[in-house]
Amino acid sequence: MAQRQSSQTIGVCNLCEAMCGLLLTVEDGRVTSARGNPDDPLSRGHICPKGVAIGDIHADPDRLRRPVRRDRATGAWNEIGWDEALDLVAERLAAVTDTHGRAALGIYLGNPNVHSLGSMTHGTALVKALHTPNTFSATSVDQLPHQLMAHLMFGHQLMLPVPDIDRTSYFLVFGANPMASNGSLMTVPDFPGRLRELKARGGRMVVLDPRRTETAKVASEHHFLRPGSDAWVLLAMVRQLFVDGAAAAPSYARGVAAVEEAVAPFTPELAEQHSGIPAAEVVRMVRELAAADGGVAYGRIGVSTHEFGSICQWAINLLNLLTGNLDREGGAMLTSPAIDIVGTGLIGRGGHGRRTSRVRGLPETSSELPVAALREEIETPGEGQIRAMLTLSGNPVLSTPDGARLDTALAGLEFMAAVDIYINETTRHADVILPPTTALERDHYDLVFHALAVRNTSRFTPAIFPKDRDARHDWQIYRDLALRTTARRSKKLSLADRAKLWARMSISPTRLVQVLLARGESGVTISRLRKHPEGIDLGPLRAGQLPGRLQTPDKVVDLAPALAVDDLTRLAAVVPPPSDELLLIGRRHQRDCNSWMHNSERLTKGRPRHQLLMNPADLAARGLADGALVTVTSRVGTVKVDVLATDDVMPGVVSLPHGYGHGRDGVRLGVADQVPGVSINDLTDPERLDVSGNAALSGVPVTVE
Ligand SMILES: Nc1nc2c(c(=O)[nH]1)N[C@H]1C(S)=C(S)[C@@H](COP(=O)(O)OP(=O)(O)OC[C@H]3O[C@@H](n4cnc5c(=O)[nH]c(N)nc54)[C@H](O)[C@@H]3O)O[C@H]1N2
Ligand SMILES: Nc1nc2c(c(=O)[nH]1)N[C@H]1C(S)=C(S)[C@@H](COP(=O)(O)OP(=O)(O)OC[C@H]3O[C@@H](n4cnc5c(=O)[nH]c(N)nc54)[C@H](O)[C@@H]3O)O[C@H]1N2
Ligand code: SF4
Ligand SMILES: [Mo]
Repeated sequence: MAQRQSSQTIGVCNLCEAMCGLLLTVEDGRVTSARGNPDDPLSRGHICPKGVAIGDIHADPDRLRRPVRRDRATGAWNEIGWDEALDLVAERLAAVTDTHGRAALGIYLGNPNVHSLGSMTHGTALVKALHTPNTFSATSVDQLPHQLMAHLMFGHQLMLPVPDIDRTSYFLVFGANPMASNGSLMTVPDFPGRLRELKARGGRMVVLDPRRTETAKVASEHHFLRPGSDAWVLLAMVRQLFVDGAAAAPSYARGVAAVEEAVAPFTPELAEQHSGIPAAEVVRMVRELAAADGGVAYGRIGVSTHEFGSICQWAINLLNLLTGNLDREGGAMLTSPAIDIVGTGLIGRGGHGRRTSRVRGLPETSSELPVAALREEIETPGEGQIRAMLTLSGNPVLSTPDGARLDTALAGLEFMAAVDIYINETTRHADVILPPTTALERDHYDLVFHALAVRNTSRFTPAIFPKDRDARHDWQIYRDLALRTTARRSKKLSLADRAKLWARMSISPTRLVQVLLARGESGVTISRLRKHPEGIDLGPLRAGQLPGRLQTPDKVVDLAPALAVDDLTRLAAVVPPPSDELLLIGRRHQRDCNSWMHNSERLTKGRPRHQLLMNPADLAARGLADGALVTVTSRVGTVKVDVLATDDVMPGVVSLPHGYGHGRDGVRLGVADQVPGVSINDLTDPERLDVSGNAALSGVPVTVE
């Protein structure tokens, strides 16, 4: 019998923001077991089912390992060599922009970019080099309101205060389900354990959510509220602080009188009318927050993918600021990462409204346009029309509003290229797909999520598997695309700019991490990190960072940004929806990973979880039976899906998971093709937007028959 080679090694999971440390057993070039690493100072041994399945991606026979080219006549995919593939893409992108102008190229960046070191270090540089006004990303179906408010109030789009969950005594949660999502804009591995500790110290977690989620079920208190109504509740809470004389702005803030005036009309009674939460409860909750010895308000995607997402994030910042809980232990705190992506300017401060989209005139934010406008920019003829697309690890056909129509639009492009590891619902339209190595084959340092973590730690994880000789890392693909495309354009870069681009793109991500660590003040070096692959603990979050760390020019927080205050007029004009209307919301499951990983058998087996959740009273009112196949219709589209009766959703609310709806024609996704379910984004509406341009995916009016 042949000797099996087995070894234990420290790895990291990059599938969600929790960035858990792992202990991997590797046999014959495969991961045979994955456990949480108990020595990891941040994740403390935590792992979830996705982390257990991380080896499935590496071993997946469906995954692309070589570039493929689609024959437009037959639809057949054929493997081609790297040089041929890269030259072809560069040639076509250069030709399209030479003929039609820079705007003829559209770029979409998906979520896994922020989970890859190489994408973080080289992705922005590629996008800059390609120099198109038509850049889109998953940000505008996710956290754009957070970033815009951070930019306007604190001076930097990523200066996002994080709940100090390990010390808080009152955790007020709007529209987040960390028991399933493992936390977002709050890197919090082992949320269940940390919550147990919170409660053991006598602390409380209060959750406001239209669904009794996994998080709501373990909360001290849960309140149903009508989807989309959080702005009224949050503003009533801010108002109450003034009524009670409890609003105290820090010395480094201005605009407190403007806030008091702006929120005055938003009474708890109005909040009750819109949300269904009794006025007295709204008042009680904010008084508890204000009285807590370290309390924090936190809102995530349920209040971000909203028609008033920016007002919600503004009001959440105000609650923390005015109760004295910003920059305080147990409150909303700033991290002190070993690599400070904010302070070093590695990521820009952001911006808003410096130009607008061609067709609908929607403002850019941080140089990106709302992805809800992508379809019309491809389909509307005229100067500036997108004729070629480049997608970088994303699946907008399933993840952005009115995905079905985007699907059709992509089919009409002159050319499309994708950097992705799968032929999926989106990349099936590409002429060429360039597949990078996957997480276990590349070095990892988390530039983004250390900056958003509930504890200061630092960790570098070398690649587990060597890269195949004929494989490329994402940063190498980005480098080659940038250099080859700019070289083929008729308008050449100056010699100096070409040298600069070459130098920028040729430094490896790992080398860059080494340089950035040396520039920081933590004392952490790459050699120390290599000696401690479990990670180095830099201690709990530190208070007293403000106003020093503010990125506003005058080191002052603007409590009343005009964009938010002006949007109150739009909010005040909204009337509560008719009571027989159904509002559609999304959901996440612990074993789902946005729109992918549905071809991991161990993650998809078991009870189906694709159904439309509906309150029994709403089913009865329509004469529908539990388990029936129902038709769900919105302004935008119609889907047919199984219904599941549950009083976990409040009456008037239905819920579908996002990232489902595989098995469209021409897609080869292995077992994912057999996963039942439809895409919620065939129902969501690209016309429903927040002022930031973020899509209002939540609270879509639908009928069910
Ligand atoms: N209705 C509704 N829609 C939503 C949401 C919702 O809650 N409700 N959530 C939104 C949110 S928060 C997000 S972040 C977006 C996500 O939206 P997207 O980012 O557009 O989609 P993902 O499903 O994350 O798809 C990522 C793709 O990247 C590929 N991939 C995975 N790993 C790698 C890698 O290492 N390299 C490369 N090159 N490719 C890789 C996979 O093949 C996968 O197809 O969806 C949004 N859409
Ligand atoms: N298992 C798993 N984990 C993930 C992901 C995944 O796909 N699967 N995706 C990752 C990504 S990309 C992200 S951005 C994060 C997101 O992290 P979270 O924001 O924690 O994710 P969700 O579970 O979508 O939680 C949103 C909650 O908002 C509620 N909600 C909907 N509408 C409203 C509303 O109008 N008001 C209020 N108050 N609540 C509302 C929903 O019922 C839901 O419980 O999760 C990350 N983690
Ligand atoms: S919570 Fe799960 S998916 Fe997220 S990093 Fe940890 S193991 Fe990975
Ligand atoms: Mo996300």
